[in-house]
Amino acid sequence: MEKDKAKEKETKKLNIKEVTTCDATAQMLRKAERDGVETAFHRAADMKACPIGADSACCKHCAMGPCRLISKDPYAKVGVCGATIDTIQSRNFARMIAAGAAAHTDHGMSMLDLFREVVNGHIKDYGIKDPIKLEAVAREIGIETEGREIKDIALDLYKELERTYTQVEGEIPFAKRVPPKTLETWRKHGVVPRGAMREIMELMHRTHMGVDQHYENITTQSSRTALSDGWGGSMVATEISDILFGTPTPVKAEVNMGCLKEDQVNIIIHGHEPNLFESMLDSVNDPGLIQAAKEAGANGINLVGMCCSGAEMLCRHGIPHAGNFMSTEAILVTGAVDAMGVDVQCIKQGLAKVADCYGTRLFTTNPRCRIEGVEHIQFHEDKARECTDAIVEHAIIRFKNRKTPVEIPNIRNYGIHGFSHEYINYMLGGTFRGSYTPLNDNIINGRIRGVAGVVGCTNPRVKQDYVHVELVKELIRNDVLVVQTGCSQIALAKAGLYTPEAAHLAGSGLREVCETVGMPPVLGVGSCVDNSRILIACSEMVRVGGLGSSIADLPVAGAAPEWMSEKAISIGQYFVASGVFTVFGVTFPIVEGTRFHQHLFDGLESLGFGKWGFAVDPHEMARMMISHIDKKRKALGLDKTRERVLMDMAARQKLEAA
Ligand code: NFS
Ligand code: SF4
Repeated sequence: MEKDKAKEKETKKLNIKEVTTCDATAQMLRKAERDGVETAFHRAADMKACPIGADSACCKHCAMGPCRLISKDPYAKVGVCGATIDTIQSRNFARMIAAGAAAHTDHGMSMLDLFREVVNGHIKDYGIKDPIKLEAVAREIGIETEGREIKDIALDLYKELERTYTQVEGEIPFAKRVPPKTLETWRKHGVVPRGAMREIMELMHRTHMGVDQHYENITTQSSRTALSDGWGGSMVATEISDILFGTPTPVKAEVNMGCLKEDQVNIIIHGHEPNLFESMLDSVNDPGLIQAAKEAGANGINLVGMCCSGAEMLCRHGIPHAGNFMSTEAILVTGAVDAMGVDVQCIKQGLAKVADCYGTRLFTTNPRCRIEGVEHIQFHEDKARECTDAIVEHAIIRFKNRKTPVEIPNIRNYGIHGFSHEYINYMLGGTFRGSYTPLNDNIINGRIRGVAGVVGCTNPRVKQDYVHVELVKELIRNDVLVVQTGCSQIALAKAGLYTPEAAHLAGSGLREVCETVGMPPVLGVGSCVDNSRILIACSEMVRVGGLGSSIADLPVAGAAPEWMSEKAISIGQYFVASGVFTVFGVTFPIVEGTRFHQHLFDGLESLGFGKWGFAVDPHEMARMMISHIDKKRKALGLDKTRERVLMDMAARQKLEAA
């Protein structure tokens, strides 16, 4: 019996074609199988997702349980305390939001800590790269800038933004950026965030056993917490990172595993905090370390990024990006990675074993994220180079002693990245009249049907990159301009959609706009915290006018087609609470047909918010998003202009004949 099981496990082969459309990852999965190495793809195939957990129909919030409500009729049973299915799943959903919001806001707070220490002169390895942005952000939240020293403005900005996290009463500073009518809706429903710490704390309290037991009331606090992420912690992370490290402008860069170099010392930084990566950029350019690499027989030091800090460096500096979340183990299979340094978030524990198999030196660097059996070199911002230099030194030694044969997939894709919300101004408006007016005009005249944000993770429960790529292709084919962040951006970059030439895949209206401006039909704006750029872009579209008076009026939609993390749920909820129809793929942690389900997928919209949607198939997802965009166009009276643009000769003749 046991033997049979072992045999079954042995013979269970991954159908690689079914799990990824990324050719480089597929090649490495084949090699991993030859080498007897296991990845998350294999583990996912081996471990069926728990059906009760997938529906969020279980609760372990107290020791009278855990309770699980499995039944055809979800209302047939309640937990020991009497909690209904709606209470249980809304509490679980809320706690995902609390965790996701905590991740983003803790990251944002680290950036703000760094900013304070830089301004105070305690940290000298970093400086203020974009003082113009510093002043602009300060002015926006009511700080006097005229005739003042940068340092004084910066100190005030720090004090003001700290409220995003610590404020006990009142509204977070970036509430000032929210379109008035959207803010009015928030105030009416009591969801304007005070400070992120307070909101997360209250949400954890309310979802404790025996506290909030009304799914609508829980959802209200979920929205408030999520908004403290999107318009709070994440937005601060983005703005402060721009101020410290520079605001992205379009840059040509290379993605995919082919950016590893066999004859060089390869170092990957994977995680979410740009400060570690920025310091590593200095380290790999250090003449002494380059010399050491040469002495070890290498032709240089090659630095590449992965996941979200990779996406930030791709957008800010054009640093090559090797792949998204589901490729982080696979890339180690190349044998070419001499060192990988990680900080926080989306770091699979499985990396440790794969790194071990290939002799790659894996290092954790952040006190928040240690992995059993992995060497830790703490990153201190006041002596940043100590950590990153040490990683480079270890990488050089590993290069010298490379034992495993190297196989690097020969795949590189070029594209243009780095479209900050500020840059969208100049791109469409020209340097001298930078504004969102041309974008709005093109939406009003129907060349652009609407705007979609396609973001988020990859997940081994669906074919890697497939849903992202198919969805985005379908959207642009229908003249929907797509903006992207995070792992989704990398999926499309690998598919070649980040080139201006990819405009030929767009519908005629969008294509015309892209060709006039010379931009790709898909705009990458950075990491997951940079989803805040999409919120700011939405606010600008409302402010410029012609597209309604709140974010909920805009012909826009969002999607995370291959999501996996709690952070993604927080992002989804803040987009929904901001007024955006947001569609998730893979699975939705909820029992269909329950009152809570109805509230998220419908009820919230009737209160003036956006709403959630769910579809696994990318074409169905696109259909839902486009029909929402069309519904908004119709409400704005723009359905007519759109028809005119799309009608070809045959259609027009048909109309005349009728
Ligand atoms: Ni976002 Fe970035 Fe990627 Fe998902 Fe993870 S790296 S913060 S959570 S997997 S997009
Ligand atoms: Fe069960 Fe209620 Fe305890 Fe949850 S809180 S485990 S539903 S008794």
